[in-house]
Amino acid sequence: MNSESNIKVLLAARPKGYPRNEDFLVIESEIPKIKEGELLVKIDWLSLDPYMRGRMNDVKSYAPSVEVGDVMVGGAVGTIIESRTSLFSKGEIVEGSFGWQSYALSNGVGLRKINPDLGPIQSSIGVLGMPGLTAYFGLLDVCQPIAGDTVVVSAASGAVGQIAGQIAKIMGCRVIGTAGTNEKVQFIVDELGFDAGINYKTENVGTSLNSACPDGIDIYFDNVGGFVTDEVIKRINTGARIAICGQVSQYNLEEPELGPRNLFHLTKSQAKMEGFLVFAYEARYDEALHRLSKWINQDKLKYKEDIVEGIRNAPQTFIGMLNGENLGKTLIKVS
Ligand code: NAP
Ligand code: FER
Repeated sequence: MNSESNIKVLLAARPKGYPRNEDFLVIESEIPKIKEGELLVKIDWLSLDPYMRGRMNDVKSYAPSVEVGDVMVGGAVGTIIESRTSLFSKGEIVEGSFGWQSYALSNGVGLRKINPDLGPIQSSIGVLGMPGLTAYFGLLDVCQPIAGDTVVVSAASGAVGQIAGQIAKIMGCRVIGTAGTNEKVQFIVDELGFDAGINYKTENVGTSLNSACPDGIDIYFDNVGGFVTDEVIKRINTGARIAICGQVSQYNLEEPELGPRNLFHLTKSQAKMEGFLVFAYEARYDEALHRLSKWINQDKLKYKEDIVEGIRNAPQTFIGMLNGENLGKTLIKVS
């Protein structure tokens, strides 16, 4: 392998159902040459996130789809190795939407400078980046927690869920997480301080929610949808708040499931269910990053990363993440 090439991962075909390795193509091309007004970034870390599955489809979204033959989209952080703009210098660390590749050209628009003295630079695409901000605004703004509330978080050990649950604990709530393996359940309870965890694959979710939430559920931070969500909604309290952060159980289905069919629970409980996108809160990112960093420094907020080395492993790692093989934030260490 030539270390002087740009390794890119392209969308080779639009997946049907779960993506497969054949839906991606890894190629080597020349490292791009920069022009006036541009900068060249050597990517250090790539973030793999569930939203990317949606971008592989040819459907209208908040952002355009990836075209077949194009580099897969993705947030990444890297080091500027050449700059011909006055706003950025060689050696600076920047985070941006650089895609699944080992080098990226940019005109600087939309890039965020990262101070490497403040912590590991990959935090900028994890707890101190899109997933952490999603947890922050989804939990605090959409769900409006009150101390003593019972909070359920689904996909609780993942990039967003682990932060959302811990923020709820910081706010004085009782927090129950659902996850797909016993190891994940153990992690959120033993390492992150959740009050209880439910393995939705092996337990009867309804029965386990009854014992973990004897006084009902005040807040549901939903990352998954499907039957887990149906069972939570049946148990909401008066005035409950439900944030629809994501519905990962549906992303790889060729025919989305119907439901939930029990929304009268919201009527009876005078409850609020709200979908949200993190990007709507951009004007308040600084506030959120400041508080998240403070909680990390105070040891009130932990975060687990699931690191795989090598950009060539991005397709398999992404497929694995959609199948629940990750524990924590899925990252590719590119260089
Ligand atoms: P993640 O939780 O780190 O990884 C995805 C996890 O989804 C897997 O580890 C797996 O964990 C779980 N999963 C997969 N299939 C499932 C199924 N059928 N039923 C239940 N769980 C399933 O991913 P993340 O980055 O933190 O994202 C979590 C959610 O937040 C996603 O829905 C994502 O789309 C959403 N999100 C939304 C925004 C926004 O702005 N609204 C921003 C970022 C992320 P298990 O082993 O537990 O099954
Ligand atoms: C995500 C899932 C879906 C996400 C964004 C979306 C940023 C938006 C989808 C759309 O607008 O079609 O995890 O994270």
